Amino acid sequence: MKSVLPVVAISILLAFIGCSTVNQTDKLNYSNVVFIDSTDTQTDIVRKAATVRPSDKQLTWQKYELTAFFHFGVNTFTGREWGTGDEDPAIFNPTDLDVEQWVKTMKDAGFKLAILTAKHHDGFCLWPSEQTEHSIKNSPYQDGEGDLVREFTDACKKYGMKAGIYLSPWDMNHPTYGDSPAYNEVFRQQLTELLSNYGPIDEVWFDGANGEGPNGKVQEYDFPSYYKLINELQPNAVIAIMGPDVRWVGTETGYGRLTEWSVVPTDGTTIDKVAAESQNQVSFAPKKDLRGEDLGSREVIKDASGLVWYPAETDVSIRQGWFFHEDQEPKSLEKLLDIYVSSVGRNGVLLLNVPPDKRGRIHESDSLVLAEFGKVINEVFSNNLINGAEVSGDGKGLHTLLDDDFDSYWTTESESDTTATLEFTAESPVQFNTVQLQEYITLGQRVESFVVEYWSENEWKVAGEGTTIGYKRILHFDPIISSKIRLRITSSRLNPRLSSFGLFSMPEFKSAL
Ligand code: FUL
Repeated sequence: MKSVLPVVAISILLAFIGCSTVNQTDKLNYSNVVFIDSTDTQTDIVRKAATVRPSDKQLTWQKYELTAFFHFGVNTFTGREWGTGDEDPAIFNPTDLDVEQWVKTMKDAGFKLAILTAKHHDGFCLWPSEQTEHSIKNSPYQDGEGDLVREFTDACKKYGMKAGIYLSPWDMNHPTYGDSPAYNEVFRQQLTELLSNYGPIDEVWFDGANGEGPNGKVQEYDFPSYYKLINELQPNAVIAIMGPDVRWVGTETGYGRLTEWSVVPTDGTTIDKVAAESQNQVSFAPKKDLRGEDLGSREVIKDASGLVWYPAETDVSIRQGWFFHEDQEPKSLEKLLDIYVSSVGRNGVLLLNVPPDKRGRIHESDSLVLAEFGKVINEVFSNNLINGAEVSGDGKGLHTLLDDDFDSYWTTESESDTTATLEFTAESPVQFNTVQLQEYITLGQRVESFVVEYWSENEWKVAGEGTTIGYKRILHFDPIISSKIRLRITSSRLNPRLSSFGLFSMPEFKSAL
């Protein structure tokens, strides 16, 4: 239901990044946005694309990998997916609410950040907002004294979970909705309440779903003013979906693209405008529909006027709906593993929705599968079966591929070496069905294609192949036994840089996509 609106790029200062532990000779300029000049050749454009890097907060967010969504509100009690805005607040009455249970369940399953629907499209606020009567303060919950945003942020602090806020711009209840300046002010006030009173907020999620308000009017959102406010109040928060820092992957299935570039084109904003507004926010519009199959290949960026780091968030619900419904079941462990490989393992961050039920608890069947999921991911990916192998081949920093340190990386001898072959020889044969690769995206995304092969019956056979790697790329296939594995990088925008290489053994599951 999301639409694609202007993208706003973040911090514009051209950062000259110091180099890694390995490569001390890199003298390129890096920033999370780059402009293409009319004199730039195709080679220049590709080279520029390779220097676009995440901002610090985008990089921090990417490393969370697993993030959670809690859809909870009047819809939980009406059984709807979208409310109407004229619900009686009295229906909001969880009988056994335990927000700590929500947060602890996700934390134990390995999730690093959780987002609460503070206000969904119906306009009902889970905190006692001064901007509306359609809120928890007029519900029976704690005799109108309750504040779920408080309970949620307190629970996050207690369990070491980062907190995020979903605030729907679309508000079917508020009388000012559609009266654009007035509602924009109401919305900014709500943001101010949420971002001033509850401690650190690390993600603000603006939904693209949009429709009419109670008067049948459509609102024109003043997004730049919302972004400015967020940057003032919570500068470390990434702004997602209808925002500059994180993009919607384009589906709600949990499956990202096989080719997922975090660097995508923007429209033509001039350097002068950037300079003038560098302390605020600058509007960029993506050149293409963000739901397309290919957002960033050479073909797509070839006539861009600018390029920006805009990584994918892959959202999906553990149940069919976003809100809890008695007659729906959570997804199976196998399905969640497939989703993991197809989201985190395709250069995305997974945003998994787990809707609390009418009691105000995560249902036992959801907790059970989440606990299994967390255990499997932790056990599988903490056991790199190729650890201790001898690494040989092109480039420098070979040993860093197996050292478990994201910040040390392997790269080729010179910037113009864009292909390479690396070989891993284990002391004895290993059985694996999963390969995981990581690019050192702190300095950008570059790899365009790669092949993983294993030595068997006196020849190299293909285990799996792919295009982009990005922060994490996972390939899953039928079990293979071999003691010699090689990685061939067959194309890269500039010298490829890899932080890690691993072989793992996952439980069997059938991939849907
Ligand atoms: C959509 C909304 O319309 C759904 O209700 C849900 O909140 C989902 C995450 O985003 O656009």
